[in-house]
Amino acid sequence: MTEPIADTEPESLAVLAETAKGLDQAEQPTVIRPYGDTTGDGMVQVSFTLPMTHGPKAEGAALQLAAKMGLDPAMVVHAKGLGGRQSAYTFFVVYGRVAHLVDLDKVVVREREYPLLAAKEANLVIKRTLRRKLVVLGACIGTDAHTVGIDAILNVKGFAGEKGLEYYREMKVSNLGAQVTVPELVSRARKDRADAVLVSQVVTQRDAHLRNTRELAAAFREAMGDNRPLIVVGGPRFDPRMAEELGVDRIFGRGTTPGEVASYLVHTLTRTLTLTKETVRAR
Ligand code: B12
Repeated sequence: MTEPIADTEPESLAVLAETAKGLDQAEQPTVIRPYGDTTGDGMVQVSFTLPMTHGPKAEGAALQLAAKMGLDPAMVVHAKGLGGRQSAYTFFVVYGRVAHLVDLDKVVVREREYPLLAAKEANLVIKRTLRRKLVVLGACIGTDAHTVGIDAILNVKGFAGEKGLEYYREMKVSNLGAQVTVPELVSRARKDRADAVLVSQVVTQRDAHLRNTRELAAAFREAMGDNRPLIVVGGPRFDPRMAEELGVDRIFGRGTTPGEVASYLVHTLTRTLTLTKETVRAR
Protein backbone atom coordinates (compact mmCIF):
# COMPACT_ATOMS: atom_id res chain seq x y z
CA MET A 1 0.00 0.00 0.00
CA THR A 2 1.22 3.54 -0.76
CA GLU A 3 1.96 5.82 2.18
CA PRO A 4 -0.10 9.06 2.20
CA ILE A 5 2.06 11.97 0.99
CA ALA A 6 1.64 15.66 1.87
CA ASP A 7 0.27 17.72 -1.03
CA THR A 8 3.38 19.87 -1.27
CA GLU A 9 6.13 17.24 -0.93
CA PRO A 10 8.34 17.40 -4.08
CA GLU A 11 9.72 13.84 -3.79
CA SER A 12 6.15 12.58 -3.99
CA LEU A 13 6.40 12.82 -7.79
CA ALA A 14 9.04 10.11 -7.95
CA VAL A 15 7.19 7.92 -5.45
CA LEU A 16 3.97 8.29 -7.40
CA ALA A 17 5.59 7.60 -10.74
CA GLU A 18 7.19 4.48 -9.29
CA THR A 19 3.91 3.32 -7.73
CA ALA A 20 1.91 3.95 -10.88
CA LYS A 21 4.39 2.03 -13.12
CA GLY A 22 2.81 -1.31 -12.48
CA LEU A 23 -0.76 0.07 -12.35
CA ASP A 24 -2.07 -2.42 -14.88
CA GLN A 25 -0.68 -5.41 -13.05
CA ALA A 26 -0.57 -4.30 -9.39
CA GLU A 27 -3.24 -2.94 -7.06
CA GLN A 28 -4.43 0.68 -7.41
CA PRO A 29 -2.35 3.07 -5.27
CA THR A 30 -4.39 5.03 -2.75
CA VAL A 31 -2.75 8.38 -3.51
CA ILE A 32 -2.62 9.54 -7.11
CA ARG A 33 -1.83 12.61 -9.16
CA PRO A 34 -3.05 13.75 -12.63
CA TYR A 35 -1.31 12.36 -15.71
CA GLY A 36 -0.51 14.59 -18.71
CA ASP A 37 2.69 13.84 -20.58
CA THR A 38 4.37 11.51 -18.09
CA THR A 39 3.03 9.48 -15.17
CA GLY A 40 2.36 11.57 -12.08
CA ASP A 41 3.40 14.89 -13.67
CA GLY A 42 0.31 16.64 -12.25
CA MET A 43 -0.70 18.15 -15.60
CA VAL A 44 -4.37 19.16 -16.04
CA GLN A 45 -6.39 21.01 -18.65
CA VAL A 46 -9.10 23.51 -17.75
CA SER A 47 -11.44 25.56 -19.90
CA PHE A 48 -13.25 28.81 -19.11
CA THR A 49 -14.58 31.99 -20.70
CA LEU A 50 -13.52 35.55 -19.83
CA PRO A 51 -15.61 38.62 -20.71
CA MET A 52 -12.82 40.18 -22.88
CA THR A 53 -12.09 40.53 -26.59
CA HIS A 54 -9.37 38.07 -27.64
CA GLY A 55 -5.83 39.48 -27.68
CA PRO A 56 -2.53 39.44 -25.73
CA LYS A 57 -4.15 41.09 -22.68
CA ALA A 58 -6.93 38.49 -22.61
CA GLU A 59 -4.35 35.67 -22.76
CA GLY A 60 -2.42 37.35 -19.93
CA ALA A 61 -5.64 37.55 -17.93
CA ALA A 62 -6.25 33.83 -18.53
CA LEU A 63 -2.74 33.04 -17.23
CA GLN A 64 -3.26 35.20 -14.16
CA LEU A 65 -6.45 33.31 -13.38
CA ALA A 66 -4.67 29.98 -13.96
CA ALA A 67 -1.88 30.99 -11.54
CA LYS A 68 -4.48 31.95 -8.91
CA MET A 69 -6.11 28.54 -9.43
CA GLY A 70 -2.78 26.93 -8.55
CA LEU A 71 -1.60 25.96 -12.05
CA ASP A 72 2.16 26.45 -12.16
CA PRO A 73 3.54 26.49 -14.81
CA ALA A 74 0.57 27.11 -17.12
CA MET A 75 0.12 27.83 -20.80
CA VAL A 76 -2.78 28.91 -22.98
CA VAL A 77 -3.22 26.13 -25.55
CA HIS A 78 -6.42 27.45 -27.13
CA ALA A 79 -8.10 30.86 -27.20
CA LYS A 80 -10.98 31.89 -29.40
CA GLY A 81 -13.46 34.79 -29.49
CA LEU A 82 -16.95 33.43 -28.96
CA GLY A 83 -19.08 34.36 -31.97
CA GLY A 84 -16.33 36.12 -33.95
CA ARG A 85 -12.95 37.87 -33.59
CA GLN A 86 -14.33 41.11 -32.14
CA SER A 87 -16.55 39.26 -29.65
CA ALA A 88 -16.60 40.59 -26.08
CA TYR A 89 -15.98 37.02 -24.80
CA THR A 90 -13.01 34.69 -25.21
CA PHE A 91 -12.99 30.97 -24.59
CA PHE A 92 -9.72 29.49 -23.25
CA VAL A 93 -8.16 26.11 -22.73
CA VAL A 94 -5.20 26.25 -20.33
CA TYR A 95 -2.77 23.39 -19.69
CA GLY A 96 -0.76 23.44 -16.47
CA ARG A 97 0.62 21.62 -13.47
CA VAL A 98 -1.15 21.26 -10.12
CA ALA A 99 0.61 20.29 -6.90
CA HIS A 100 -2.37 18.55 -5.36
CA LEU A 101 -2.69 14.85 -4.66
CA VAL A 102 -5.86 12.79 -4.72
CA ASP A 103 -6.37 10.59 -1.66
CA LEU A 104 -8.61 7.74 -2.82
CA ASP A 105 -9.36 6.73 0.78
CA LYS A 106 -11.19 10.04 1.24
CA VAL A 107 -13.33 9.81 -1.91
CA VAL A 108 -17.06 9.60 -1.11
CA VAL A 109 -19.45 8.48 -3.86
CA ARG A 110 -22.96 7.07 -4.11
CA GLU A 111 -22.44 3.38 -4.91
CA ARG A 112 -25.12 1.30 -6.64
CA GLU A 113 -26.58 -0.88 -3.88
CA TYR A 114 -28.84 -3.03 -6.08
CA PRO A 115 -28.14 -5.66 -8.76
CA LEU A 116 -28.49 -4.81 -12.46
CA LEU A 117 -31.34 -6.83 -13.94
CA ALA A 118 -32.00 -7.71 -17.57
CA ALA A 119 -35.46 -6.63 -18.82
CA LYS A 120 -36.70 -10.23 -18.62
CA GLU A 121 -35.58 -10.55 -14.98
CA ALA A 122 -37.11 -7.19 -14.04
CA ASN A 123 -40.44 -8.22 -15.61
CA LEU A 124 -40.39 -11.51 -13.74
CA VAL A 125 -39.75 -9.89 -10.35
CA ILE A 126 -42.55 -7.34 -10.91
CA LYS A 127 -44.98 -10.06 -11.99
CA ARG A 128 -44.18 -12.29 -9.00
CA THR A 129 -44.05 -9.56 -6.37
CA LEU A 130 -46.41 -6.75 -7.38
CA ARG A 131 -48.76 -9.02 -9.38
CA ARG A 132 -49.73 -6.01 -11.49
CA LYS A 133 -47.95 -3.58 -13.77
CA LEU A 134 -45.51 -1.13 -12.22
CA VAL A 135 -46.82 2.37 -13.07
CA VAL A 136 -44.20 4.93 -14.08
CA LEU A 137 -44.83 8.60 -14.86
CA GLY A 138 -42.13 10.77 -16.45
CA ALA A 139 -41.79 14.50 -17.19
CA CYS A 140 -39.59 17.57 -17.41
CA ILE A 141 -40.84 20.17 -14.96
CA GLY A 142 -40.58 23.96 -14.69
CA THR A 143 -39.64 25.77 -17.89
CA ASP A 144 -37.20 23.02 -18.87
CA ALA A 145 -37.76 21.80 -22.44
CA HIS A 146 -34.81 19.39 -22.59
CA THR A 147 -36.65 16.12 -23.14
CA VAL A 148 -33.84 14.07 -24.68
CA GLY A 149 -32.66 12.81 -21.26
CA ILE A 150 -36.03 11.56 -19.99
CA ASP A 151 -36.79 10.15 -23.46
CA ALA A 152 -33.50 8.22 -23.34
CA ILE A 153 -34.68 6.53 -20.15
CA LEU A 154 -38.32 5.98 -21.10
CA ASN A 155 -38.65 5.60 -24.89
CA VAL A 156 -38.56 2.08 -26.36
CA LYS A 157 -35.49 2.93 -28.43
CA GLY A 158 -33.62 3.66 -25.20
CA PHE A 159 -30.01 4.75 -24.77
CA ALA A 160 -26.47 3.31 -24.95
CA GLY A 161 -27.71 0.05 -26.43
CA GLU A 162 -30.34 -0.52 -23.72
CA LYS A 163 -34.09 -0.42 -24.34
CA GLY A 164 -36.09 2.21 -22.45
CA LEU A 165 -38.67 1.48 -19.76
CA GLU A 166 -41.53 1.43 -22.31
CA TYR A 167 -40.01 -1.83 -23.55
CA TYR A 168 -40.60 -3.55 -20.19
CA ARG A 169 -43.76 -5.65 -20.50
CA GLU A 170 -44.59 -5.32 -16.80
CA MET A 171 -44.27 -1.52 -16.68
CA LYS A 172 -46.98 0.95 -17.64
CA VAL A 173 -45.10 4.08 -18.69
CA SER A 174 -46.49 7.55 -19.46
CA ASN A 175 -44.12 10.26 -20.62
CA LEU A 176 -45.77 13.66 -20.13
CA GLY A 177 -43.00 15.54 -21.99
CA ALA A 178 -41.72 19.05 -21.34
CA GLN A 179 -42.70 21.99 -19.14
CA VAL A 180 -45.13 20.07 -16.94
CA THR A 181 -46.14 21.97 -13.81
CA VAL A 182 -45.72 20.35 -10.40
CA PRO A 183 -49.49 20.51 -9.58
CA GLU A 184 -50.24 18.81 -12.94
CA LEU A 185 -47.75 16.07 -12.15
CA VAL A 186 -49.10 15.50 -8.63
CA SER A 187 -52.67 15.28 -9.89
CA ARG A 188 -51.72 12.88 -12.70
CA ALA A 189 -49.69 10.71 -10.30
CA ARG A 190 -52.71 10.45 -8.03
CA LYS A 191 -55.09 9.65 -10.91
CA ASP A 192 -52.76 6.99 -12.40
CA ARG A 193 -51.80 5.60 -8.96
CA ALA A 194 -48.18 5.97 -10.03
CA ASP A 195 -45.60 3.82 -8.27
CA ALA A 196 -42.77 6.06 -9.43
CA VAL A 197 -42.47 9.59 -10.78
CA LEU A 198 -39.39 10.26 -12.90
CA VAL A 199 -38.43 13.89 -13.41
CA SER A 200 -35.72 15.37 -15.60
CA GLN A 201 -33.97 18.69 -14.97
CA VAL A 202 -31.24 19.75 -17.38
CA VAL A 203 -31.16 23.54 -17.07
CA THR A 204 -29.21 24.56 -13.98
CA GLN A 205 -29.09 28.34 -14.40
CA ARG A 206 -29.57 30.04 -11.00
CA ASP A 207 -29.91 26.52 -9.53
CA ALA A 208 -33.31 26.06 -11.19
CA HIS A 209 -32.87 22.27 -11.03
CA LEU A 210 -32.44 22.35 -7.24
CA ARG A 211 -35.31 24.78 -6.63
CA ASN A 212 -37.66 22.79 -8.88
CA THR A 213 -36.72 19.51 -7.22
CA ARG A 214 -37.37 20.90 -3.74
CA GLU A 215 -40.73 22.24 -4.92
CA LEU A 216 -41.57 18.83 -6.42
CA ALA A 217 -40.71 16.96 -3.23
CA ALA A 218 -42.65 19.40 -1.04
CA ALA A 219 -45.76 19.22 -3.25
CA PHE A 220 -45.85 15.40 -3.19
CA ARG A 221 -45.25 15.36 0.56
CA GLU A 222 -48.07 17.83 1.12
CA ALA A 223 -50.55 16.15 -1.23
CA MET A 224 -49.87 12.49 -0.49
CA GLY A 225 -47.73 12.22 2.64
CA ASP A 226 -46.24 8.73 3.11
CA ASN A 227 -48.39 7.38 0.29
CA ARG A 228 -46.51 9.38 -2.29
CA PRO A 229 -44.88 7.55 -5.19
CA LEU A 230 -41.15 6.99 -5.35
CA ILE A 231 -39.61 10.24 -6.61
CA VAL A 232 -36.63 9.86 -8.93
CA VAL A 233 -34.87 12.86 -10.44
CA GLY A 234 -32.20 12.96 -13.14
CA GLY A 235 -30.03 15.29 -15.19
CA PRO A 236 -26.40 15.84 -16.18
CA ARG A 237 -25.49 18.32 -13.47
CA PHE A 238 -27.05 16.74 -10.42
CA ASP A 239 -24.94 15.34 -7.62
CA PRO A 240 -26.44 11.90 -6.84
CA ARG A 241 -25.46 12.37 -3.18
CA MET A 242 -28.01 15.19 -2.78
CA ALA A 243 -31.17 13.04 -2.86
CA GLU A 244 -31.90 13.24 0.86
CA GLU A 245 -31.17 16.95 1.07
CA LEU A 246 -33.55 17.64 -1.82
CA GLY A 247 -36.29 15.42 -0.39
CA VAL A 248 -36.36 12.82 -3.17
CA ASP A 249 -35.63 9.09 -3.18
CA ARG A 250 -32.91 8.94 -5.80
CA ILE A 251 -30.90 11.11 -8.16
CA PHE A 252 -29.32 9.85 -11.38
CA GLY A 253 -26.60 11.83 -13.14
CA ARG A 254 -25.06 12.00 -16.60
CA GLY A 255 -24.68 8.82 -18.60
CA THR A 256 -27.45 6.97 -16.73
CA THR A 257 -28.82 4.00 -18.66
CA PRO A 258 -32.45 2.76 -18.67
CA GLY A 259 -31.39 -0.59 -17.20
CA GLU A 260 -29.94 1.11 -14.11
CA VAL A 261 -33.20 2.99 -13.54
CA ALA A 262 -35.42 -0.06 -14.16
CA SER A 263 -33.30 -2.15 -11.77
CA TYR A 264 -33.49 0.56 -9.10
CA LEU A 265 -37.29 0.82 -9.41
CA VAL A 266 -37.76 -2.95 -9.25
CA HIS A 267 -35.34 -3.31 -6.34
CA THR A 268 -36.87 -0.49 -4.30
CA LEU A 269 -40.56 -0.97 -5.03
CA THR A 270 -40.68 -4.76 -4.75
CA ARG A 271 -38.53 -4.67 -1.60
CA THR A 272 -40.92 -2.14 -0.01
CA LEU A 273 -43.84 -4.45 -0.80
CA THR A 274 -42.06 -7.52 0.58
CA LEU A 275 -41.20 -5.65 3.79
CA THR A 276 -44.81 -4.43 4.17
CA LYS A 277 -46.12 -8.00 3.76
CA GLU A 278 -43.63 -9.26 6.35
CA THR A 279 -44.71 -6.57 8.84
CA VAL A 280 -48.40 -7.49 8.36
CA ARG A 281 -47.58 -11.21 8.83
CA ALA A 282 -45.62 -10.49 12.03
CA ARG A 283 -48.58 -8.66 13.63
C1 B12 B 1 -30.35 19.53 -27.28
C2 B12 B 1 -30.23 20.79 -26.43
C3 B12 B 1 -31.27 21.71 -26.50
C4 B12 B 1 -32.53 21.48 -27.32
C5 B12 B 1 -33.45 20.54 -26.49
C6 B12 B 1 -34.31 19.67 -27.39
C7 B12 B 1 -35.05 18.64 -26.59
N1 B12 B 1 -36.21 18.29 -27.06
O1 B12 B 1 -34.59 18.17 -25.56
C8 B12 B 1 -33.08 22.93 -27.47
C9 B12 B 1 -32.51 23.52 -28.75
C10 B12 B 1 -34.59 23.08 -27.46
C11 B12 B 1 -32.41 23.63 -26.28
C12 B12 B 1 -32.87 24.80 -25.75
C13 B12 B 1 -32.23 25.50 -24.73
N2 B12 B 1 -31.05 25.17 -24.17
CO1 B12 B 1 -30.12 23.49 -24.49
N3 B12 B 1 -28.97 22.08 -24.84
C14 B12 B 1 -29.09 21.02 -25.60
C15 B12 B 1 -27.77 20.19 -25.52
C16 B12 B 1 -26.96 20.53 -26.78
C17 B12 B 1 -27.91 18.68 -25.43
C18 B12 B 1 -28.80 18.16 -24.31
C19 B12 B 1 -29.09 16.69 -24.59
O2 B12 B 1 -30.01 16.37 -25.31
N4 B12 B 1 -28.24 15.76 -24.06
C20 B12 B 1 -28.37 14.33 -24.33
C21 B12 B 1 -29.11 13.60 -23.19
C22 B12 B 1 -29.27 12.10 -23.52
O3 B12 B 1 -28.31 13.72 -22.03
P1 B12 B 1 -28.88 14.21 -20.62
O4 B12 B 1 -29.91 15.23 -20.77
O5 B12 B 1 -27.71 14.50 -19.78
O6 B12 B 1 -29.63 12.90 -20.05
C23 B12 B 1 -28.92 11.80 -19.52
C24 B12 B 1 -28.66 11.90 -18.00
O7 B12 B 1 -28.47 13.20 -17.54
C25 B12 B 1 -29.82 11.20 -17.38
N5 B12 B 1 -31.09 11.89 -17.19
C26 B12 B 1 -31.56 13.05 -17.65
N6 B12 B 1 -32.80 13.28 -17.22
C27 B12 B 1 -33.14 12.23 -16.43
C28 B12 B 1 -34.31 11.96 -15.72
C29 B12 B 1 -34.37 10.77 -14.96
C30 B12 B 1 -35.62 10.48 -14.20
C31 B12 B 1 -33.28 9.87 -14.93
C32 B12 B 1 -33.37 8.64 -14.16
C33 B12 B 1 -32.11 10.15 -15.66
C34 B12 B 1 -32.07 11.32 -16.40
O8 B12 B 1 -30.07 10.13 -18.29
C35 B12 B 1 -29.84 10.60 -19.63
C36 B12 B 1 -29.19 9.44 -20.38
O9 B12 B 1 -27.95 9.13 -19.82
C37 B12 B 1 -27.11 20.77 -24.21
C38 B12 B 1 -25.58 20.80 -24.19
C39 B12 B 1 -24.99 19.44 -23.96
N7 B12 B 1 -24.07 19.07 -24.80
O10 B12 B 1 -25.40 18.74 -23.03
C40 B12 B 1 -27.70 22.19 -24.16
C41 B12 B 1 -27.89 22.86 -22.82
C42 B12 B 1 -28.49 21.88 -21.85
N8 B12 B 1 -28.87 23.90 -23.15
C43 B12 B 1 -28.66 25.01 -22.51
C44 B12 B 1 -29.43 26.18 -22.63
C45 B12 B 1 -28.92 27.41 -21.91
C46 B12 B 1 -30.58 26.21 -23.39
C47 B12 B 1 -31.52 27.42 -23.59
C48 B12 B 1 -31.80 28.23 -22.35
C49 B12 B 1 -30.91 28.28 -24.71
C50 B12 B 1 -31.63 29.56 -24.97
N9 B12 B 1 -31.01 30.66 -24.58
O11 B12 B 1 -32.71 29.55 -25.50
C51 B12 B 1 -32.80 26.75 -24.14
C52 B12 B 1 -33.74 26.41 -23.00
C53 B12 B 1 -35.04 25.85 -23.50
C54 B12 B 1 -35.87 25.42 -22.33
N10 B12 B 1 -36.98 26.09 -22.14
O12 B12 B 1 -35.51 24.50 -21.63
C55 B12 B 1 -27.46 24.91 -21.59
C56 B12 B 1 -27.85 24.79 -20.11
C57 B12 B 1 -26.90 25.58 -19.26
C58 B12 B 1 -27.25 25.50 -17.82
N11 B12 B 1 -26.25 25.72 -16.98
O13 B12 B 1 -28.32 25.24 -17.41
C59 B12 B 1 -26.70 23.68 -22.18
C60 B12 B 1 -25.86 22.89 -21.18
C61 B12 B 1 -25.79 24.24 -23.32
C62 B12 B 1 -24.75 25.20 -22.79
N12 B12 B 1 -23.56 24.77 -22.45
O14 B12 B 1 -24.98 26.36 -22.69
N13 B12 B 1 -31.33 22.93 -25.87
